[in-house]
Amino acid sequence: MKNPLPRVAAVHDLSGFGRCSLTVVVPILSTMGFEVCPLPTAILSTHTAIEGFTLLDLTEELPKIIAHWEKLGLKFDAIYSGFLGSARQADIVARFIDAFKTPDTLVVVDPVMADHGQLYASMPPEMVGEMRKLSARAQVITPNITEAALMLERPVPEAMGEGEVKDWLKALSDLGPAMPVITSLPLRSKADTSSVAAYNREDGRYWLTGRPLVPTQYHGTGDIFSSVLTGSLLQGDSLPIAMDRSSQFVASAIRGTFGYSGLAHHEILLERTLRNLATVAATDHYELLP
Ligand code: PXL
Repeated sequence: MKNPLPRVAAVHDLSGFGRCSLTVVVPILSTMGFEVCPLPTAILSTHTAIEGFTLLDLTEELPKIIAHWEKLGLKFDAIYSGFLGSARQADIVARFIDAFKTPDTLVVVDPVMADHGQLYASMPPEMVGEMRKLSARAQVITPNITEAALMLERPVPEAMGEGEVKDWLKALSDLGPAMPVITSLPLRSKADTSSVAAYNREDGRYWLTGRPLVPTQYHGTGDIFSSVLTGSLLQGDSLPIAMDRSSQFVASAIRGTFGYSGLAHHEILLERTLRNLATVAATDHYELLP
C-alpha cells in the first residue's frame, strides 16, 4: 500500500545544540508535508565546530534499527543521508539503500565531510572514499565546493568559470548520481553571490541559481539547503525549481538571523522562517547554463 504521507528515511546525526542535521532535517521535511523517520548516525552535544563537543557513534546500532524496519516491511518514498558517525557507516547505509530502494524511491546523499577547504573535526580521511562510493547509489548529491573537490581529488578552487562548473558537475555525475548539485560555488562572474549549480544527466541540462552573499558564516546551512531540496523534489518540483527554492529559503533563514547580535555560536534561527516552507515560493531566479 502507498504511504498516506510520503515517508523519508533521514540518515543524519542528532546534535543537541547548534541547529544542523536532524534538528533541521525533521522540522523542514515535516513542514513540507512528509513523515520523517530518523536513522540516527551519532549523538553529539553540538556540531563539531564547537570546541569540546561529545560524540556517541551509533555504528553498532544502525544494522539493528534497519533489521527491525525490514521486519516491519516499512516503505520509504525517499532515503536522504548526511553526516555519518564513522567511515564504516557508509557501507551500512549503502546496504540500507539497496534493501529499501524501489524504482520510485528518491535517494539523496549529502556527502557531509568538509567546508572551507577542510575536513570537519570528527572526519577520518577514509570518509572521502566512502562518501564517493555511497554517492554512486544516489540520484541526487549535494556537496559543497570543498566536498566536491575531495570527491573528485581536485584542489579547492578559489574562483571558477561557468565552463569549469559544468566540467565539475559532469565529473561528479560520472561517479554515479544523475543529478549532482554543488553549493558555495566561487563563481568568478558572480563574486557577490552564493551560487549553486546542478546538472541533470537525463536531459543534459545545467542550471545555476544563487542569492546575494551575506557577510557572515552559519553552520547547518548545507543541511537546510539539502533538506529543502529533498522536500521540493518529493513534492514534484523540477530540479531548477527545487534548487532555487532551497537557495531562496537558505537566504531567507540567513537574513532572518543576521540582524540579531550576540549569537555566540552562529546558530541559524530556523524557526523564524520555517513557516515560509508551507507556502508556494516564487522561483524566478534560476538560469540555464549555456
Ligand atoms: O552541517 C553539517 C554537520 C552535520 N552534523 C555535524 C556537524 C556538521 C558540520 O560541522 O558537525 C555533527
